[in-house]
Amino acid sequence: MNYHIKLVGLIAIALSTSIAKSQEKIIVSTGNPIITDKYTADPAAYVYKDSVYLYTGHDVPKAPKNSYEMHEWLVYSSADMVTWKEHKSPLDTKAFAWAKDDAWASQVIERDGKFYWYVAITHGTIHGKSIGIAVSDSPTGPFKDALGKALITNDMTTDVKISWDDIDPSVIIDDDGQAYLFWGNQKCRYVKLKKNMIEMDGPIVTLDLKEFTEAPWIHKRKDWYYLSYASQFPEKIVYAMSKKVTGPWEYKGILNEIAGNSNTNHQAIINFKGKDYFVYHNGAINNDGGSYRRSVCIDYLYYNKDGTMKRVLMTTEGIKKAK
Ligand code: FUB
Repeated sequence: MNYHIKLVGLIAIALSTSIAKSQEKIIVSTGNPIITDKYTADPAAYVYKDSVYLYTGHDVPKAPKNSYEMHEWLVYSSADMVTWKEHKSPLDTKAFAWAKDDAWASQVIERDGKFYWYVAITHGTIHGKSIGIAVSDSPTGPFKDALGKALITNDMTTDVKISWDDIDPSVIIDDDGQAYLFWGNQKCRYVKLKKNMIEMDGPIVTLDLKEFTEAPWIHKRKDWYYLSYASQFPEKIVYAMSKKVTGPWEYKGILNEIAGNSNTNHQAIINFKGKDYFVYHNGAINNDGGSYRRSVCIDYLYYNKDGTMKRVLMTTEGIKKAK
């Protein structure tokens, strides 16, 4: 890319970043990555009524070459998964008075008309990453701290010695109404949540998953539970299946190969208007996209008759309008 084009691209990114703070906008995606004016990462998608809500982290354009710089989360909504409305960022790290910074991976789920946003964030006084919860009456916010403190802190999981093992929350409400929070790096854990969605309702359980790195995503289809996660490094997405949300989990192999030039590979899996989708990130926009300047992509996901998932085909063209 010549210098002039690169400069224009960087100016556009810088401008759109500042403009987006103050206004909503419509994005018509022309393929993957679906958003090209901002670096978006760690997608979590949620189907509510007739729309998909896409929650992402935001890699800043000037992120250092070998570390994350993320201060806010973003939200987009769509009725067809091609035309997206970018909403004003409804949540940043300052919403959590007890936290320091780092808007890492997150997931939103609705219960009884309230939307709970579970986020990974660096704790202000307890060394390491932690999991906090924000709540809102609307999927697009405004969100506020639901608990006034972290739900999970690094000192609750001392068998893993790194400071970033309490990250990447994923939540499910089982058919009997019991909610579970999954999370982890190096070791995957889960804990039952009370009906209020902001308190633990039992002990933290550690799972034994083959080559687990991070990014668990829990979902259910028909009578199977699926636990997909990032494995090894650079990361591939692999998955396990079970007849119960608590396991035992049977390893089923690779779901998505290394996502191009991003060493992380963080997924969300949804069904919308009759089709299944795999939402992930790579580093494919601009000359400087990569592991710390990532971009969300969406491709189709297909299940086999026996419930196993076919390996995802990552494409440039992406998906067509959902009808
Ligand atoms: O975005 C920061 C971290 O990178 C996430 O928490 C991980 O899943 C990886 O994508």
